[in-house]
Amino acid sequence: MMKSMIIIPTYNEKDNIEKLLPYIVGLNLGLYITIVDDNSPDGTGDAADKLAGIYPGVHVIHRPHKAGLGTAYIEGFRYALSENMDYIFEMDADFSHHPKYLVNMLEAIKDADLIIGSRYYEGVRVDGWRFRRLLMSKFANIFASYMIILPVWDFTSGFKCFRREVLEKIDFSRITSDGYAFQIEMTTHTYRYGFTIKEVPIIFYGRISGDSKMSRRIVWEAFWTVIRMRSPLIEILKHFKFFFKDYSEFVNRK
Ligand SMILES: Nc1nc2c(ncn2[C@@H]2O[C@H](COP(=O)(O)OP(=O)(O)OP(=O)(O)O)[C@@H](O)[C@H]2O)c(=O)[nH]1
Ligand SMILES: [Mg+2]
Repeated sequence: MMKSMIIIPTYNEKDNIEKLLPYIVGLNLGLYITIVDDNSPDGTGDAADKLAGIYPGVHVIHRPHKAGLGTAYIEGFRYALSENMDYIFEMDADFSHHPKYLVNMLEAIKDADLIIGSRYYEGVRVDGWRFRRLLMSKFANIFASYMIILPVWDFTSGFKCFRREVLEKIDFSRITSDGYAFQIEMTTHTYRYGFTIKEVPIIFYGRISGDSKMSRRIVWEAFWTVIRMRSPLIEILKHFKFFFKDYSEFVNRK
């Protein structure tokens, strides 16, 4: 029997986790859950401790202050590996990532190394976002897939399932970013180590309750991360070899 753990980073998500945890437990998938809370002022940490007292398999990591999503995940990953988990999920606390998709993702991870719960695979499935935000997210993902040359539609998705081997391979000390950039880094490292990535379509629901932690800084961080992770020139040339080949055939015919 494979062991799976969901890592949920939280900052001011008290109401959300009080609904989310019972929902996940109710799915009866035998999933372990680890919440990484950054001493949320709204008391998410205490609420999480109470839930851990009620539901077996729930663990809470308390950090002294808000230190960013990236380091929260890394701490959660280290814990999951130390607990001998086979499959490790990333998931937001705010119901943007509906737990009903955990079933599909658990099924799909059986023949892939990373599953991405994807908003943009074969279409666009985002509910409740202002058009400007959707446009920015979609554009960022197109930009990332062209610059990094990686056939993935949703780079910035924070709904993922990793096989433990992937997390064992990735050197966390090389991962420096926080926001969407953290997701871009994780996806790119996974791909470059030769692991297989599969996207499972999900409908993404924009946050209904609680406050957003999105900021201009997070968007810029993502932009510079794509520039930093871009494929080297040789990869770009390989990418265009079909174009050159066709062109030379065209020239030779004449
Ligand atoms: N532990 C921890 N969790 C965080 C931090 N920043 C964000 N989170 C959590 O990470 C998840 C994703 O953050 P969100 O604020 O939903 O970011 P988003 O989905 O880009 O934006 P909105 O949903 O519009 O707010 C949520 O569960 C947050 O509570 C942080 O610094 N530390
Ligand atoms: Mg969110």
